[in-house]
Amino acid sequence: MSSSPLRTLIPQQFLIADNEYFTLLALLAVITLIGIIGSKKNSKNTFLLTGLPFAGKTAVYYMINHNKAVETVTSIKENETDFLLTEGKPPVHIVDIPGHERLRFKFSEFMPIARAVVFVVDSSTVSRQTRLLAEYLYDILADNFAQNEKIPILIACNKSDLLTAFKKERIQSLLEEEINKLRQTKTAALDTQESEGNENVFLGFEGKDFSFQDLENEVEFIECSTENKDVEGIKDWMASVL
Ligand SMILES: Nc1nc2c(ncn2[C@@H]2O[C@H](COP(=O)(O)OP(=O)(O)O)[C@@H](O)[C@H]2O)c(=O)[nH]1
Ligand SMILES: [Mg+2]
Repeated sequence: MSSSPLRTLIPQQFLIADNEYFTLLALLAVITLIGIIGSKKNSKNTFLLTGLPFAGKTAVYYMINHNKAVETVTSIKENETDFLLTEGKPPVHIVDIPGHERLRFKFSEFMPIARAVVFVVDSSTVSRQTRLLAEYLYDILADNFAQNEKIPILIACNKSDLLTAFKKERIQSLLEEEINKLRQTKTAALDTQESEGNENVFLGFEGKDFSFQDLENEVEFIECSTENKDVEGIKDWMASVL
């Protein structure tokens, strides 16, 4: 054993061989690294509000952080804010992403920092918008970050106050049927080499009809209404995935 100045200060019974120091150091480095990676992952506190135009994203955005209804206008830029979700816990960040077709893909810019996604649906127009909804949802679910980090997704079936609103179970099965069809089209495109980007991600199990349950992401459906100030379900879910 070499006698470094440090070693002369350490009592004899605590001295260990050099290779054991290396093992200890390597172990410490690994533990620190795991700690850093772990804390980074857990420190993600951004929630993305997505959905088609007119779903009620901006209404939900204001209702959950100010508990108030506001006159909303069609947004071309995202709204962002920090707010206190749970008393005594650090604030969370929320981004309201415009749903216009040309701006919709903005969600992917925010995906790397996303803790979870809240996909707002207008429950009263689902039957007319099933295809568009399924396409947007497909893009979110097939996103690299959504896949690799198994980002949880809440489907907030908004406008439940309206008589024409579908129940969440009906919305879920309509979306599953439509994503199933979309998946067939995309697989066919893949076979003829026409696809690009995330389209080569297959959602669910091959040879089985599409079901949200088959995804590794947690996908939950709830009903809500900003009109009735009923957004507690969204807040509770957000707190549960933090
Ligand atoms: N009846 C009803 N209307 C709603 C509800 N939430 C939003 N709206 C209305 O739906 C329209 C679109 O809302 P907005 O938040 O701008 O949708 P965004 O385009 O998704 O941001 C507005 O006229 C809102 O007043 C709701 O829970 N019930
Ligand atoms: Mg809006």
